[in-house]
Amino acid sequence: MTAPKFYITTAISYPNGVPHIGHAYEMLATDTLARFKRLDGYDVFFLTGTDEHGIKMVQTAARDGINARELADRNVPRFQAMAEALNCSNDDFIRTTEPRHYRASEEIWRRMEANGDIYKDAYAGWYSVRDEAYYAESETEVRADGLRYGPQGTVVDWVEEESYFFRLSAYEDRLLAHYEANRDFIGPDERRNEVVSFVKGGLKDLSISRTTFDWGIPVPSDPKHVMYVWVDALTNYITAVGFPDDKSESFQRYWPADVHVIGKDIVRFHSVYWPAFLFSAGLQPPKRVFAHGFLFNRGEKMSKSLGNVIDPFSLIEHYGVDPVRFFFLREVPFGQDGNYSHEAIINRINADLANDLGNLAQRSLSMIGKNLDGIVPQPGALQPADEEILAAADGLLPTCRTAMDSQQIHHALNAIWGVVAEANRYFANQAPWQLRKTDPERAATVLYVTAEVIRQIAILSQPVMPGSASKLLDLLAVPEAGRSFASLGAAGRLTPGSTLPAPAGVFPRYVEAEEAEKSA
Ligand code: ME8
Repeated sequence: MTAPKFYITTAISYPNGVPHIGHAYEMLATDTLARFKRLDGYDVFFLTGTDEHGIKMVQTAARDGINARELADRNVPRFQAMAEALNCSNDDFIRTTEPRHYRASEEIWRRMEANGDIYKDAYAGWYSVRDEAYYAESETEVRADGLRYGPQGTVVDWVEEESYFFRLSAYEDRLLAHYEANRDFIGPDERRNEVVSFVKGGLKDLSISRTTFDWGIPVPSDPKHVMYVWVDALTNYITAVGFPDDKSESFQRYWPADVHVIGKDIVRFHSVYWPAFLFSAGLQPPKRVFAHGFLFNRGEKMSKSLGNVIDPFSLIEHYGVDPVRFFFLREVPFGQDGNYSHEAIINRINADLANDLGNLAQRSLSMIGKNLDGIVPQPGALQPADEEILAAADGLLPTCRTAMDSQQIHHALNAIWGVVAEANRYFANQAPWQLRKTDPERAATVLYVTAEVIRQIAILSQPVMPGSASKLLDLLAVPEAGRSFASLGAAGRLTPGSTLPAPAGVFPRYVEAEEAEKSA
């Protein structure tokens, strides 16, 4: 039987600057969702990349005295390096300047044209370069500084030029019917409601080409026009799976995407324009669009004492990649805005990782090491307390699945760390260090049960903290083949008699530089 497929994407980033923490956040969260599905037996295709056309790129490059292609070539490697530094498991990295993407964009244009949805006219209206978005005048406002701003708080300019239009207005009913029939198409619900009321408010046809600059994909029938950057950008999601060859095995297998993970500022493009383009081209819309919130840096102390830790590379270097991944996903409910600060990060590292999981693993595994020669003991008859904690660990998978299938990553982590807390209580109540003297057999059972619970927590932590979780599984001598979700629960219980390596700390405490100096 072939594995079911799961196609997941991030937005593709504008390489008009170096990557920031928002880019890192989206990537690490999407990677976690991708890894979860892989471990759960899916054939996953995980795509990320860069969105290299558009006026924003042209303007930023001009300020630096270079052209847009040079700007892209300079910054794209930083995005690729960030994916690597974050330990992302993306299967492809698409650049919209690649020939394969030109072919796909030309073809989707031709199909929309063949369907009668493209016509030439003149555009006169507001445009935000920062958002690369057209706005109706009613969505804009003039502020005290005399400038006009769009709904995302960016400046808009008046634009007048010959342009091709897409008959977006013709898709109003079909889009509304699609939202109604597919309640999960847009998440979270708040974003869905925004989109529904936007579309109900009436859709205007969309300007989809520009003539005042040439940094873009030429319109096939009229190359003095370049495509509006969002037409080509959205098309990346089908380019990467083989479009225009829509009969290809890869396209047939992976399209439609299971989820596009994006930030809340670009929901309209993904859940209004994109499905309309696809309907027009005779292709299926993605199954779901999920918008995460925005991150804000509230910790003044962080930037003062540590320099620019907003830079994802310095964050990773300073705290370690797994703690950074864990922090954002545990701290910020996925879908809502969030804050980060040095204090909040070290609190999570020291409380959840070093104390709760790290100490439990360290204490129980050291006891197996010292008292049982590092050999996983044969458990005796289980008592209700043992059965209870095992049942809690065995019950995690369905809870995590439900959470991850709706991108509620924090719910999954909440459930896992609930069991970590329970396991700590169990360990403290059973006190195997005392039992060792009075009832060694019972002590061995408690150590077995604790190690077994840690095994399951480690397996389930792999999507969030791939490196640390695999170290923990090494300490439990769990073979590579026993690390997928198929080995969770009773199916994969720790093997009594197996020999464990010498225990080592996996989750070090974060010690402030000043404290470290004092104690040195
Ligand atoms: O929007 N916190 O690119 P982009 C969280 N090229 N997420 C943030 C963020 C923040 N502070 N700032 C940005 C684009 N993001 C287009 C996408 S997709 C076909 C084209 C998120 O580089 C943002 O919401 O401006 C988006 O999902 C992603 O980072 C890339 O943003």
